Amino acid sequence: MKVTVLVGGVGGARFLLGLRELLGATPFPPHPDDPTLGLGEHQLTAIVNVGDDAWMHGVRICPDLDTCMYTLGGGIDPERGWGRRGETWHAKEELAAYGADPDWFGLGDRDLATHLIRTQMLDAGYRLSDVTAALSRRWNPGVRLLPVTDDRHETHVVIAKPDGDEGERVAIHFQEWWVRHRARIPTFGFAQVGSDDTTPAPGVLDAIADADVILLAPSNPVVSIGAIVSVPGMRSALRTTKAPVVGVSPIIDNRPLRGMADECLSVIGVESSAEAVAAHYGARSGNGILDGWLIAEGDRAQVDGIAIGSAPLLMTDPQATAQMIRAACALVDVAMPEQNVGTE
Ligand code: FO1
Repeated sequence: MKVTVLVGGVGGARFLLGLRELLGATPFPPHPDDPTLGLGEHQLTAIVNVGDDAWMHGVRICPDLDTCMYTLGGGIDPERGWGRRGETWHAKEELAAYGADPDWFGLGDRDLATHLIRTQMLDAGYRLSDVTAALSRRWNPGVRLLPVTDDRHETHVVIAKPDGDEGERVAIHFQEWWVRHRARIPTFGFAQVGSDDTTPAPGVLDAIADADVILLAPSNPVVSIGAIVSVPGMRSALRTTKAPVVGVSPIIDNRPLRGMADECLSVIGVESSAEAVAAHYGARSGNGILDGWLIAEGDRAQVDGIAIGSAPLLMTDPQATAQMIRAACALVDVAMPEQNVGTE
């Protein structure tokens, strides 16, 4: 079975842990001599958001790709959900001592090595998808990690200009809004900034067209899933694939599980409810992208054209997440195995 997932950061990475638990690991990167080596009966592909990506201190940081790679590879800091376990912050402190901006971003020493390798490879002309495959040789994530695009597609945020005149607006990078301001600043919109001819990365459209099922992880509907779908060609690929598309609600009892999905949803005028997010994504039978929508027990949702079901949505461990994924797939009549039958 070929399963393709659209994912953002922390929530998306935990979702992938459950998928790997359920179906077994997919060797990634593929063996240089024989790409079919070790392929079990299931192939797992994650299409990962790149809207959070940023240049800082001269290195390219890719938070969602790194969070997925570290989480699946066992290197993540489990409390933070991002960055490396056992991290130290000497480089960050030294940069701050020089007065180097930004001083509000958590650049860890171990994490810095990843950014240095990536920056060197990008400077040498490799695409982000090549870099991700190279870094994954160390981390062996067991899921194919594809950036949704190799092009710049950063999320920037329109805010009230700090110390500006009434009505004055400025756009800042998502990271500054998220980390420095914690979204606690009057915010008026999001925009994807990058090259004019942004295209899906190699393998992304095939991973959608050839899938047996496509899952939307319970990631931030605006700055993660929304940023992925905003890449030209993605929405039409999702609407035309033969595979059913089923999403998992990131909102439980009208509140996001983590992060600031509610802040992001209110900026675009969408209520923080499972039903409102489903309506925002829309039904494929309409002009949207969903066939099914899994919501938390106790929540309710009714959207024409979308099969709604409920299940426990707390990803407390990979087994719980695996059950959630089985329930989501059942909504669109895709039977998942009871337990991990893939190659480990
Ligand atoms: N999130 C924070 O809240 N504070 C940080 O200082 C921070 C640093 C950081 C460094 C590397 C990395 O890969 C992720 C990092 N994140 C941090 C998370 C990052 O802001 C993500 O974009 C968000 O969590 C949204 O997914």
